[in-house]
Amino acid sequence: MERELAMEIVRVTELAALNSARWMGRGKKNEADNAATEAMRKMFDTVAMDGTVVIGEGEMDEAPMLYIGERLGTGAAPEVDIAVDPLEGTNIVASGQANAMAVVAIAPKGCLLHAPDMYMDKLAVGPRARGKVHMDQSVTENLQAVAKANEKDISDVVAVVLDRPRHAALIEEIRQAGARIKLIANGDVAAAINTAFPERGVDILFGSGGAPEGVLAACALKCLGGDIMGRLLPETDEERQRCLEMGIKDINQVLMMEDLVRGEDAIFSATGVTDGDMLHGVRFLSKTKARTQTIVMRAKTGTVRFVDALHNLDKKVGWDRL
Ligand code: VTB
Ligand code: MG
Ligand code: MG
Repeated sequence: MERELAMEIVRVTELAALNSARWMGRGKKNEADNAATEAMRKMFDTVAMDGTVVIGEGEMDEAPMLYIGERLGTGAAPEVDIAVDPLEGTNIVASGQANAMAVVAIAPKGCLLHAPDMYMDKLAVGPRARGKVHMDQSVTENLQAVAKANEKDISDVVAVVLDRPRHAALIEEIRQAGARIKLIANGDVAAAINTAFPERGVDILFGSGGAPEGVLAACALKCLGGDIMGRLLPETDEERQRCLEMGIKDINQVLMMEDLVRGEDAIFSATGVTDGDMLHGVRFLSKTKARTQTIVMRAKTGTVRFVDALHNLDKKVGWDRL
């Protein structure tokens, strides 16, 4: 993939963020999600690439989602796999809370995990703890390993976990092990990424969330030198069948970084929709000006860029004023 694609993908997440930010706090999560989705589709279709969505929210019958199998781009080379969450945190935007972002990752065709939209159990750490944790170890062993790798006492380690009833036993085990916990309402992509930035105060992500978010986090952590693994959690026979159809032979397998994102050629972009730990949200400065912040990274070089953009809305193609 040409490195210029990184800037194209920035445009995609920027437009999605701009359009969905108009729905902040309006209590309408579907509208916020649709705005992001439509914007992404529109902008993708100007990009010279032959892309296929291999993992994302929504399946074929759930239009207008960017559905799995949907083709994006002009159809010119290169052929790429796309992982997408047009709006990571629809509830966040609807309720006007922190940490929503528009997220896309691309990699050469065949390099991203092809899986249905279902739950995935995840474990993510930053570069210092790469290769030191494993889902086959207990939570306590992983906390001890990350404490050692990050040169901390276990009581200084912070585990980040989605605040869900299904995580009650996990939370209890983390407490028993003596580590601290940051419970988040939503947004485990940003949480996983934050493990790679020591100053952001989280050492390890545990627990289940969306599988698309797992692949997106894997792309980001590959660029950042961190580590992630996951296990799909199909809940019905139909979901199990869909996994098999998508080529996942052993559903219980622990999917390692290389299974989630193969090779060294992934590009990840996320633009803040609402303010978050990692990114500023969209600011509408006047009727015609808006500011966005995006993190864009390439695995090949490991370059991490924060793109601070000032948009002229009256000249912007694809911008939908509400
Ligand atoms: C997860 C998590 C996401 O939504 O998908 C969650 O990975 C949905 O899980 O970051 P629940 O069904 O438990 O709400 C997010 O928090 C936002 O998309
Ligand atoms: Mg979403
Ligand atoms: Mg999401």
